[in-house]
Amino acid sequence: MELPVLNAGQQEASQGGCASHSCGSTDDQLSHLPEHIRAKVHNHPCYSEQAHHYFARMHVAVAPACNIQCHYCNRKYDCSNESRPGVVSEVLTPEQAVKKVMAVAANIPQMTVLGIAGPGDPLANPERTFATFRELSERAPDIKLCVSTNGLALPESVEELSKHNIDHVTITINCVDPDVGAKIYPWIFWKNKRIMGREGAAILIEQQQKGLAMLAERGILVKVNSVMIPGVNDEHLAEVSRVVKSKGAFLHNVMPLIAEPEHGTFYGLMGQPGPTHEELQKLQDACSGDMNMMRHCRQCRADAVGMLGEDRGQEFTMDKIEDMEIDYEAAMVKRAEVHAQIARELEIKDQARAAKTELVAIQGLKTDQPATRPVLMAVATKGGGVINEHFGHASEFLIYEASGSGVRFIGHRKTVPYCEGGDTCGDGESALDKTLRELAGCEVVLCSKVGYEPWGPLEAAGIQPNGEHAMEAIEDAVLAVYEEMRVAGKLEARPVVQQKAA
Ligand code: CLF
Ligand code: SF4
Repeated sequence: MELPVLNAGQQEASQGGCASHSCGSTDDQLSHLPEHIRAKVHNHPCYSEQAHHYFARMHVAVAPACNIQCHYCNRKYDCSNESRPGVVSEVLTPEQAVKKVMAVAANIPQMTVLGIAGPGDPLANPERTFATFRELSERAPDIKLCVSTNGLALPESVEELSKHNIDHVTITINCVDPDVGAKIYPWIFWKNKRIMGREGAAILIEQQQKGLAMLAERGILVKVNSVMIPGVNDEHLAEVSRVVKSKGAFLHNVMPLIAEPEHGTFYGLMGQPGPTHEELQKLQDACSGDMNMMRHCRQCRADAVGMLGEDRGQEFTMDKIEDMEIDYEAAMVKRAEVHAQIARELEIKDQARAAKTELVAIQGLKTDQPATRPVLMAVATKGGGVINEHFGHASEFLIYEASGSGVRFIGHRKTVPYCEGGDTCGDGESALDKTLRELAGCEVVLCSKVGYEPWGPLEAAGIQPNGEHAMEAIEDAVLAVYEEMRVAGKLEARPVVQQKAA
């Protein structure tokens, strides 16, 4: 079947139109950005925390080869329950990839970004990667094109990247010091030779930094991903953050190492631990002084499809796509409608937030409330920025911190849905026990509903279940609960240290 091309009218609606973002989106994370940058990120679920509640991404796995080896990667391992970078179920040709993107665009109208992120390195497979981008930039100009690379082949690819309307490039930079690099990269493949250890790491670092500066010069947004490896680069990543910011990176995403023996990776087999939630947050906070930090990354598979917290890849395998009968014209009309609806919702939300900020500013002048301690709350959501997931169906919880200065998103914690987990999750631990462990440190869990059974164990673990804010906007609900806690005297004030002049 001849694939369609999205027309200009659809493009405008798909980009959210003037109503939503050119007139002043107040996504807190983005409000300080110039308008032309906000236009690039407002519907990119990775580059905007707000956008990830509304918009979806997909990856096409067209790039099987890699030109380096990382100690945390083993692309041979595949499992449909597995979710980590480098893992895919089927490698596609560029033609298959284009077909898949058009089918997903027709079925998931929220999908706004196509990324190529593996399973190897996209720029180590330039023909396949650029053939896919070339075709899609013509057929689906309303879809943002995104690429994620280790950076080794980046400088020689920048010219080609800038030709294809690719506004978003992620470089995984785990170090700027070759001695640290030698502990992460056993080898790189460079100019037809395998180069080992420190020497290879030094070349990789130089290429990454050069590529980053070249992209920044051309106005292409660069996100830097770093894998936090305790004892290897954890103390080094604040320096990485500072360096990449100075070279023009837009966003820094510090992700936890995933290393299990069954993955067959060097780190997995060596028992290298990943960071705890607290260690990760502490490092992200330490980096955030200098840098916009991404905290909502889900460490997607290289063939992921859907909202960031979900993976609908199994609905879009090539054999299923071949059997689909798609009315592309109707689907594209639906796509435009959905995007316009999201734009309206965001505009209403922006206006409500602006009004509330004004009210708080006025009240703040009149009241002199004592300082209150921060509280972590877990939220069950299916997207849309509202509390709309049953406790027992949640496979992940978003974590927010409420404090006297407002609400901030901290990250997410994955679990096994309580209602589907059976007695155990395979490792002897019950689904509820796993959730309780993952929610450690949280004092409230907000969900659309919570059953009688988990209520007691949650309370016993010091986590108050709360189903009273179903379908409310997440941040409003978190603030409301925080206020209830304050009124109930549950937020004992921290001692205020008076600074005296020397
Ligand atoms: Fe994919 Fe990466 Fe583009 Fe996003 S993912 S290529 S920037 S469209 Fe996003 Fe997935 Fe994290 Fe990557 S959540 S792993 S940061
Ligand atoms: Fe694996 Fe990516 Fe590292 Fe290559 S760059 S070894 S694909 S994680």
